[in-house]
Amino acid sequence: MAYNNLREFISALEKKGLLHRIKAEVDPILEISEITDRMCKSEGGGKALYFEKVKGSQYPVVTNIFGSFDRMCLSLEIDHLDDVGKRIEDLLNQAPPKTLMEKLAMLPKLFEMSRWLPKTVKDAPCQEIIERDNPDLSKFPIIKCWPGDGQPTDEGRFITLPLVFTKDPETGRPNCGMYRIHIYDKTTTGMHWHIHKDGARHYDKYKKLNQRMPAAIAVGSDPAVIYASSAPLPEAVDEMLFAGFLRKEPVEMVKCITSDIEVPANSELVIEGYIEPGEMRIEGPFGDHTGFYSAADNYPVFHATCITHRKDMIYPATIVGKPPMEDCYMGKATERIFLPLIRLEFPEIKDMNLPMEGVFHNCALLSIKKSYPGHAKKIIHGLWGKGQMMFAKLLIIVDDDVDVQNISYTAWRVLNNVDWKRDVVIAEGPLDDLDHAANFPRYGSKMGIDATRKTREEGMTREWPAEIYMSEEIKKLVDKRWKEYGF
Ligand SMILES: Cc1cc2nc3c(=O)[nH]c(=O)nc-3n(C[C@H](O)[C@H](O)[C@H](O)COP(=O)(O)O)c2cc1C
Ligand SMILES: [Mn+2]
Repeated sequence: MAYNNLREFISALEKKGLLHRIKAEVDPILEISEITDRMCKSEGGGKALYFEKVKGSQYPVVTNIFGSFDRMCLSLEIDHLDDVGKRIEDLLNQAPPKTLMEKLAMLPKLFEMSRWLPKTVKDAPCQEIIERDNPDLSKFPIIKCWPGDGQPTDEGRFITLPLVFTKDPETGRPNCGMYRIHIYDKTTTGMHWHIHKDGARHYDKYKKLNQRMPAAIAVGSDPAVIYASSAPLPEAVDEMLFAGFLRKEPVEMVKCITSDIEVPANSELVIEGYIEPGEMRIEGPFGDHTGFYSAADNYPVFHATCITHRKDMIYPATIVGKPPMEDCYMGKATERIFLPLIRLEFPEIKDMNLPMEGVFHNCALLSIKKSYPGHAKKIIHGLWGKGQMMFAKLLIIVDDDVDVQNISYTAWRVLNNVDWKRDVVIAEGPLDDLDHAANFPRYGSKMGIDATRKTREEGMTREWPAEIYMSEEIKKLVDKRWKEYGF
C-alpha cells in the first residue's frame, strides 16, 4: 500500500528505527542545518531527523528523510533501487501484441497504467486551514542552511524541498519541479527555475503572452511525489503520473483556492500565488549541492496570495552542501530509475555510475558493448544531446567488462587505456546553471573520454595487450590447499 502522505512515511521510518526525534528546542537558522549535516556525514547517511520544537514556530521540522539507500528504498517501497528500473523495462519491453490472446494478455497492464493517472478530489487535508486574507510565510519554520545564504540583503531562509506546480498556457499541461524558494518577506519569494527547466519554459510562454502566471508551491507530500518532482522527466511527462507509477496508486490532486493549478491533496502546506512576467529580483546566494555557494542572480518573483495547510503541519526540509548529502541518494535513485530509459535509445549501454563526488552533472561513468569504430564517441555525443544529460561535464566510457560501480577498478582501466590526444573529446555547449568554473554562466566546455580498447580502425597500430588473469587450474589448486598454507 502506498503512503497516503508524508506523515505515514515518517511513521514507517520511525517503526524501522530510521528516524531520530529531537525534543530540545532548535533554531531554524543554521542550527538544524549543522545537526542535519553531521547526520548526513555519519555512516550510511545516519537517520532522518524530526525536530519537535523549533524556535519561532509551532510546527515541527523533518530533515534527511531520503538520506540513505535504506530510506530511499523505503520511500519508494522497494527492496533495491534497481527494482523501479526493472518495472520500467518490463513495460517498455512489451512488444506490440499481435494475436488476440496477446492483446488480451496486455489488458491488465494497460489497465494498471490508466490507474496511475492523477485523480482530482474535492476535499483535501492540505486545505484544512485556509489563509486567504493575510498570508504570512513567517509563521512557518523555514530554515536558513548556510551562513552566506541570502547575504547581504536578507535572513537567507529557503524552502529547500518545494514542489513547484505550473501549467503550460498553450497546452494546459501541468508541470512539477523542485526549485528552491528564497523567502524575501511574508508574501514574496524567488522562483529559482534554471532556464533549462520546464517551469522556466512555461514562464517564457506567459511572458510572450504578457499574462500573469499562476503557480503553487506544495511542501510535504507522500515521498514518491516529492521524489518525482526532482526526476529529469521529458517535458511531456506529468510528474504526477510518474509518481502514480512509482507508488502504484494515483496521486490525488486538488484545485487551488485562488487558481486553476492543481496540487497534491495530501500536502502539508501549499502556497498559492502568481508571477508577474518580467518582474525580476536577486535570488541567492545559496549554499548549494555542489558544496559551493551558487551566486546571487536575477530570477522571477513569486507573490503568495493564499496559504493553505494542515492543522498539525509537519514541515520537511533538506540541507544541500558538500556531498554526501540527502540529495545524493535521490540522485542515485534517478541514476538507477533512468538507466533503462537511456538504454531504450542506447541499448549498447550496460551500466552507469554518477559518483556522488561529481554531484551528478559533473561526472558520469558508463560501460558499453562496443561494436564499431568510434562507438564510445557516438555515445558521448548522443548523451550530450539527451535531456539533462546535456549537463554532464565529464563522460567516461569503458568496455562492458568493466564494473563502473567499482570506481577503483574503473580508474585503473581508464588510466591505462587512454591515449589522451586520441581519446578525448572536448566540446562546447550548455552547462548546468550551478557550474561556476566556466568563463560564462550556463555555457562552457565538457569532456568525453573514450577509455575502451582501441582497434585498428580507430588508428591503433599496435596489439592491445591481454589483461592479467591467473589460470583456473592454479586458482582451484590454491583454493584446495589454502589451509595447508597455514592462513
Ligand atoms: C533538493 C533539490 C533542489 C533543487 N533545486 C533546484 C533549483 O533551485 N532550481 C532548478 O532549476 N532545479 C533544482 N533542482 C533540480 C530539479 O528539481 C530537476 O532538474 C527537475 O528535473 C526539474 O523538473 P523539470 O524537469 O520539470 O523542470 C533541485 C533538485 C533537488 C533534489
Ligand atoms: Mn517536468
